[in-house]
Amino acid sequence: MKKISIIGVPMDLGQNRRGVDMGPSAIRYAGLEKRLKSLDLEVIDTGDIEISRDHGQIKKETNLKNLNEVIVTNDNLNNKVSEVISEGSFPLVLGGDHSIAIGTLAGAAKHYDNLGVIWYDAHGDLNTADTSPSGNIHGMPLAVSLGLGHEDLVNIGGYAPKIKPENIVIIGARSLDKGERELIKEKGIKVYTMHEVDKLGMSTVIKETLDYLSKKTEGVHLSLDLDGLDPEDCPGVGTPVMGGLSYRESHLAMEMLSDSGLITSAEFVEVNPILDEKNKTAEAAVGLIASLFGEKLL
Ligand code: HAR
Ligand code: MN
Ligand code: MN
Ligand code: MN
Repeated sequence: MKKISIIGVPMDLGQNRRGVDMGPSAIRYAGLEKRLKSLDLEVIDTGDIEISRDHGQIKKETNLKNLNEVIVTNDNLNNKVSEVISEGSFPLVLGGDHSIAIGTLAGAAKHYDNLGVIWYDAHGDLNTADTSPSGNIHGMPLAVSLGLGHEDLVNIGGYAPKIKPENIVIIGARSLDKGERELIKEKGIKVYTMHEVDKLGMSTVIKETLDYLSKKTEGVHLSLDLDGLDPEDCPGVGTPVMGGLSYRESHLAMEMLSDSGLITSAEFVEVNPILDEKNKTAEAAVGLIASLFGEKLL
């Protein structure tokens, strides 16, 4: 029986708007554990990672906000994710803002020769301190995992880089900063912006993604930022961008990923219950997670 370990990361320090630290609670409240248990899975809720509130020695040379807290928290998460994988369980990480992908990937990537990553997001999260318009670390985790950015972030887990550019697929992008666009071109990262999704349809996008990754990777991590979905379906996010992926399309994507059997770890991030409408975004997250683990309509 497949074993899943839920790991909560109530962290909101990678961006400016408070409230995303309540994301794991909102997702649990929306019935995650019960829903997964009905799928004949062994589910363990390991609780929450400890969030650092220690400013440390504030590093004056950087514009990165809450750098020390983000480093320490991601180091805790790195250890937990790695431990769960060592026990033969599937790490299901609940955010929290997207800066936590730094720790999740640090913990996961050491277990695979070539970890693939599906980055389902309105944003590229490919900024460094030099290109970031905000100093918010949640706009940087994919760059950090490629080995680009502040060295204390890049070296979390004691090794770098975690992933290779050719093993990444970004889906749903519609808000990319100048530096991110340049990096995508320079590294040849595969991106399905909303333009490609509209043109090809989600079914083709996921099929191509799986073809692209399956040949050259061992495991595949799904990093799903709820702001990848349209704010109509998922209003409870800190940085909504109109013109996004629908719940239906995303649901199909999760079902196809489930059928592929290729996904080895996952995280669902950026749920902010304060900005939500009756826990709609957390409920969407639970629906998507259930599909990822094989829930079928019939
Ligand atoms: N690209 C902008 C920045 O770096 C906005 C990032 C918003 N990020 C997220 N993560 N919600 O996807 O600040
Ligand atoms: Mn993101
Ligand atoms: Mn985003
Ligand atoms: Mn966001």
